[in-house]
Amino acid sequence: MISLLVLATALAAAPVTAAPAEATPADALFIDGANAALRRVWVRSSSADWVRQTNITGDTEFLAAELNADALATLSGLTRQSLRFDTVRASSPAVARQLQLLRNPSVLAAGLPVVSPTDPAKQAELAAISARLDGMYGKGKWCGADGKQKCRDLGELEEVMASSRNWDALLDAWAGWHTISREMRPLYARLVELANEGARGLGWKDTGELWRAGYDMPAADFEADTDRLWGEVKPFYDQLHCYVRAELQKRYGKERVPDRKPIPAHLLGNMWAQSWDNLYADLEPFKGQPSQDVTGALVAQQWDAKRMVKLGEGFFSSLGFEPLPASFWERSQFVKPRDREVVCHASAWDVTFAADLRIKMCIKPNEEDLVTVHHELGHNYYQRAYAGLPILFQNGANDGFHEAIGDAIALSITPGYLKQVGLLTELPRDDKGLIDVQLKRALAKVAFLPFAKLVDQWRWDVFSGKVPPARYNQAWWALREKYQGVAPPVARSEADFDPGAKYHIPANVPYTRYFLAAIYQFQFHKSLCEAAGWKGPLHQCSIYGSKAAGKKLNDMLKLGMSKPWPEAYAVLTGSRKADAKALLEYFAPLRAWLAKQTAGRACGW
Ligand code: X8Z
Ligand code: ZN
Repeated sequence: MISLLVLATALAAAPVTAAPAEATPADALFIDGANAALRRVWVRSSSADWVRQTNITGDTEFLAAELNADALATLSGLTRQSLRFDTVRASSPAVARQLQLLRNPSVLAAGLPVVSPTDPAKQAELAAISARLDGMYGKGKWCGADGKQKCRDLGELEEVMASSRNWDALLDAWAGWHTISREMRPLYARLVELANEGARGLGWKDTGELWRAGYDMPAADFEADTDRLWGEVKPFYDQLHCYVRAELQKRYGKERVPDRKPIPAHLLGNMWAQSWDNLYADLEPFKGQPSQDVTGALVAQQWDAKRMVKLGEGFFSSLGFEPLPASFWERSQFVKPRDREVVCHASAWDVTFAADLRIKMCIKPNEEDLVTVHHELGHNYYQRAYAGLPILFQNGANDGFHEAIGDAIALSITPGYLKQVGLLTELPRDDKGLIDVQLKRALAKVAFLPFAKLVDQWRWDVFSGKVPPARYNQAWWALREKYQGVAPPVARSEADFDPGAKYHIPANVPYTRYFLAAIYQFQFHKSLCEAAGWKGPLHQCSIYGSKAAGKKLNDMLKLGMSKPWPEAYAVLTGSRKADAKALLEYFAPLRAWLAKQTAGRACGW
């Protein structure tokens, strides 16, 4: 670590004046040094993070925090030094791009999406708080109001949310999980202070602006663009909300699920009401169609975790991607270990930035996890496609791309594909069956959109100071009502810290990426289907087996972050701009059906 700082200091002292023609220009030399320095600290910090997340103890938290603090210090040192090239015309476009990326460390692959304060004590504090918060979430358990019931972890409580239809059991699981984050509040407030101090030191208004500036356009334009995308899909969401609320009224009664009011947040089949597909069996419009119960088939056929991952790998292989390396199968965590605490929240890694691919999951045999396997593998194949680039380019064109790849592939998990792999026995019979299939998908994908938008809406307001710690919870629920139309099922107060009950808040992972991905993936899917020569309706397309689609995808993946994202977008889609047209086209049959169902009803909240 010390040697790196010495290296960085030496680089800082190097003259910026014109060098002799053959000599490497100073800016290129600086970038080479930066790549080498970052590789060294990031390989260490991500190795330590892997060990911590797969075995949470005081010691692994300590080591990960130490190495993360080193990485933060190195990165913020390099960022500050890069500023001296501001006034110099870069010696090549690649160097110019890497200098630009260094200015905003939140876009880079490894470590925390924050700028660290310059004071080493504060760097250490920030890294320690981050590891602590992540550990609190990972270890969270609910042992009943008296603390004497059998303790349940998030996985067990999520099972209740997914499968129970009993108001009180749902409420107990929901409220129980939301107790685990209460103690995070002061730590989180301190994290915000420290991260903002770092961001301001580099001239950003706050960490929220730093995050919004990571999209090859001014931060304000990015914010306006996400609002535009939300505006394109909101009418569709409102229809879905209207239909689902009416169905829930039938089950729980109008007193509990009133007209024109937000839906109680514990009734939607998911701890955060972020996707509603677990309600599908209840909401299925046309009964008597062939079963779409993939979870049932996985359980009945006794699929284990490895077989689910193999199925995902097989999809990518069918597109022409090389199989995953042997080390992937040796090093990944597929199931929850019984003998230690781990971070179960799914993630995909290239620990050494050299195609050392792994996923870390606690896979259960259900459809949601089968889709998540594809999501995570999308990250891994992306990482491998750009692993040969300088480490500063080793990331998605923007973070929404990274989240969209596996999901775009999973859109090809059609009933036809599922039948082919033995997870469904019969295809939907007619237009009614099609509406069933579409509703199931919309409950996963469209229900998610407002949640994906609001998480960072909250964080941006927190980072800017508009929402102070004393109003954290109130502001969270105001946004959840405004965007999602859901309400807490029991009274909340500022003794609660409900945002902390969602992984990405304590883990400090930006969330707008999932909103972008939820839109991008349909545009990607449409372009891949075109490459595969598909001529039918978009919702029936599966690119399984298409080498042409695989090549087109890989052409974009291998760019990593080396080009501004609109260029990468155009490589795959022909367009430099995202929009929701492909999503709306995909769901056209369902939208028409929902419009009829909800006509004349009291929608909205
Ligand atoms: O966090 C994830 C992935 C890891 S990048 C499992 N997702 C978001 C979430 O769980 O909230 C995927 C969908 C949205
Ligand atoms: Zn992801």
